Amino acid sequence: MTVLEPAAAQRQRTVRGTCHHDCPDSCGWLVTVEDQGLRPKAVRLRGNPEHPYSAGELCPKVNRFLERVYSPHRIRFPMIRTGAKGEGEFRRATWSEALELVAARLQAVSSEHGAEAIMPWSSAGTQGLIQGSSLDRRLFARLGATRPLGSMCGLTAGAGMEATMGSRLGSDPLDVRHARMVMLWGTNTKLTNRHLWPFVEEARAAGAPVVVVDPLRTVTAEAADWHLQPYPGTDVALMLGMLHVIIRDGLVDHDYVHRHTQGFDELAAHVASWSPQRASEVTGVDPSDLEFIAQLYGSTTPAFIRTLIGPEHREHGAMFFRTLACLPAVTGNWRHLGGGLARSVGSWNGAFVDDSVFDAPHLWPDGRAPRGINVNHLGRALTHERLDPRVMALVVWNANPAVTAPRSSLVRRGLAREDLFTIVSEQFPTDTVRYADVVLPATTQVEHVDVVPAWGHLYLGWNDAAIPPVGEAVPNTELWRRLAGAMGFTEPELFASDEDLITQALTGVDVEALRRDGFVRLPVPEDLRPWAEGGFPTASGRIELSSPGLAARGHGALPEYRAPQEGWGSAVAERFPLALLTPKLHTRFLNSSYSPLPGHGDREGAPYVEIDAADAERRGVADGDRVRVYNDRASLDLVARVPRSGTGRGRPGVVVVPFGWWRHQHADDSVANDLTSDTLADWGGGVAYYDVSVEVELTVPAVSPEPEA
Ligand SMILES: Nc1nc2c(c(=O)[nH]1)N[C@H]1C(S)=C(S)[C@@H](COP(=O)(O)OP(=O)(O)OC[C@H]3O[C@@H](n4cnc5c(=O)[nH]c(N)nc54)[C@H](O)[C@@H]3O)O[C@H]1N2
Ligand SMILES: Nc1nc2c(c(=O)[nH]1)N[C@H]1C(S)=C(S)[C@@H](COP(=O)(O)OP(=O)(O)OC[C@H]3O[C@@H](n4cnc5c(=O)[nH]c(N)nc54)[C@H](O)[C@@H]3O)O[C@H]1N2
Ligand code: SF4
Ligand SMILES: [Mo]
Repeated sequence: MTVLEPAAAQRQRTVRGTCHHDCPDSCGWLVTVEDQGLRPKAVRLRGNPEHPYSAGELCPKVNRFLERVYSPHRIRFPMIRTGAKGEGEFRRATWSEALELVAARLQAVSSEHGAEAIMPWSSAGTQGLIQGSSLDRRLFARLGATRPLGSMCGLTAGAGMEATMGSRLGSDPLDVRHARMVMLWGTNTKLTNRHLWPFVEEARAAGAPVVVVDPLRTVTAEAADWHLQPYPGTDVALMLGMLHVIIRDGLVDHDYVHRHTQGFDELAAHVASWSPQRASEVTGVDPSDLEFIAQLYGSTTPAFIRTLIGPEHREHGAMFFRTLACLPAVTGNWRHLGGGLARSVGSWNGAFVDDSVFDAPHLWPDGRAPRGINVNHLGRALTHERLDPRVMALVVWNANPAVTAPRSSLVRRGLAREDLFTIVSEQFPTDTVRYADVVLPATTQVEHVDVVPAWGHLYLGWNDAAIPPVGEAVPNTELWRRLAGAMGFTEPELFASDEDLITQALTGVDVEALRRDGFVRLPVPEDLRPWAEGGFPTASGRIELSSPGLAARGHGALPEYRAPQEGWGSAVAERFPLALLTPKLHTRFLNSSYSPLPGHGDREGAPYVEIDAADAERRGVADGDRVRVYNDRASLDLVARVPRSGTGRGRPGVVVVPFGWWRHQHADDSVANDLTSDTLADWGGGVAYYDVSVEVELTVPAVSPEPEA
């Protein structure tokens, strides 16, 4: 028997890691581990002060990450359902029992209905290179399962930009510090991308005005010099109005336009009718404000546009990004450091982190691609009776679709199907877990190894496992290896080690430095001006202000404002006159992660709907009243917040329900996404979360007056 000396028992070491969350910041962290006897324990997790971007700071969510790791609510063992679906009652099982059951059921579904009756469904619970998505692609290809297409996040923004530029590559967000004018367009930087804010402030300290364009008065809008507040989804009209002013006032960089764009004359003729007055009628932005900001943008060099994801959650989400990409082209802002357009920089990883090595079309059982279903249509896929084959088995990991997927009440109706076999790999008993037949415990970022490609900066992050898995949790990669073994598969690529997966994918990166320091900058030039000299990979080799490709696909060659079928400016507004926005508004939530944990949801107040004072008064609603927020899809029982006139987040006609709460945190077991639409975006595979119409009414009518005697 070994007797540990007290000193040895207390021995501490520091392990480098990187935050895995679906957040642009991908902060570097340091974990202090105490080798307490035989079970090392993480006793402290803090920001890595050497990280060039996050510089030692994390955020209110991840400052408490170790509480998450050691939470009494963690799922520690495999579990098998004992109660009804949705109740969340399970019994503990061994890994071998759980795996045998899963393998037997997947085999049964496959032979009875065909392997396409199996649907994998995942999001970005971790955006790590290998724990995000790697061996799963090989395993589900080998099975011949339905291929998940599209995404809840990011693809539409990229596809929109690519339609104009032939590429998704834009500016380095950090170069915002060199800008003389900053436009934060549809991004809530101070909340969702908080570590970029100091770089914005750096530009501002050197004299750059900061303009926010957002239908909501967010914390970022409040901190800006200018806030343009268009009606939701009307930005394309605002951009056309700006282009009108820029061209009218001779603020065009004709040399850049001549050398690197096509279709300028058509665009100029097209926007001639988009006077500030006309744009104002659509957007609600004062014509003189529009004119001022357009002139400022057109006459300031360099002017930087920063955008992220929010505006892609729309029926015309790709058109937003396609049109936005015309602004730096016409003004020649791509020439300058501190100019251009910064979106997700995920695409910059492409040349160095090749995740296509995880694709395995050679494993498809009949040599052809299995059917694909857009992930945003999960509710439809689970409930559609004539789908051939119907979805009979669902495998969920890295996601909580019962809360985060659009039209989530339909998703839950599908999950409640008795004949559906659902497997969920999770860390916590989410609303999705409650519907699972088999629950498998997953490790957290401090318990597994990974590499984190960031989408908000150009540093690749390394993540070492600091502690052994809690309970019987396994990394996602290990889950896929175990499942492949249980299914009797033998192809070696299904069993690749974590180490092998990482080396297979990384190319041209200094892996030694990455491991040693915990981060390494992608080997791209410091002076990153990708399009200063043109060279756009479009058919014409130029930025396509007018795009034959889009015209051929029915989207129109020129940027066009179109009202959505639902939401602001739509015909549905006759029945449901209020436009609903359900964005991320909590510093202590990361999508639906954290909301039920102590120190998070309890500090953010109860779920609510914010409604403009005039809209509230018209409905007899006062601050603190209980109201019903409803449309044809669902009805939510919420507390109304009615800010004093002029102090609210939205404008009249716009209501806000923050997203991220779980069902039991709501009064009536509903969640914000029960109201949202699963209409797909124009192209790119995203979904119109934010084009939604609702009505609001008092739940308990005022006491009726005494009948007169
Ligand atoms: N604290 C915190 N941080 C997060 C997250 C979180 O849940 N909590 N989530 C992470 C994830 S997954 C992502 S994708 C990023 C997203 O990062 P962002 O894209 O910055 O955030 P969103 O809230 O999706 O959208 C930004 C803004 O777009 C606005 N918006 C909506 N519709 C329109 C429109 O039509 N026009 C314009 N101009 N603006 C519009 C919304 O009002 C919102 O303020 O944030 C990440 N960071
Ligand atoms: N109404 C509305 N809906 C939205 C949005 C919005 O703004 N408004 N935003 C959309 C966007 S941009 C996004 S990205 C999605 C996010 O949607 P989801 O990806 O579903 O978001 P989370 O709620 O963070 O769920 C991630 C889950 O993964 C689990 N997890 C984390 N790490 C691991 C791991 O290593 N292994 C396994 N097996 N599980 C792990 C976590 O415990 C968590 O429960 O939501 C979308 N939905
Ligand atoms: S959630 Fe975002 S801000 Fe918070 S630590 Fe992780 S990467 Fe940084
Ligand atoms: Mo996202």
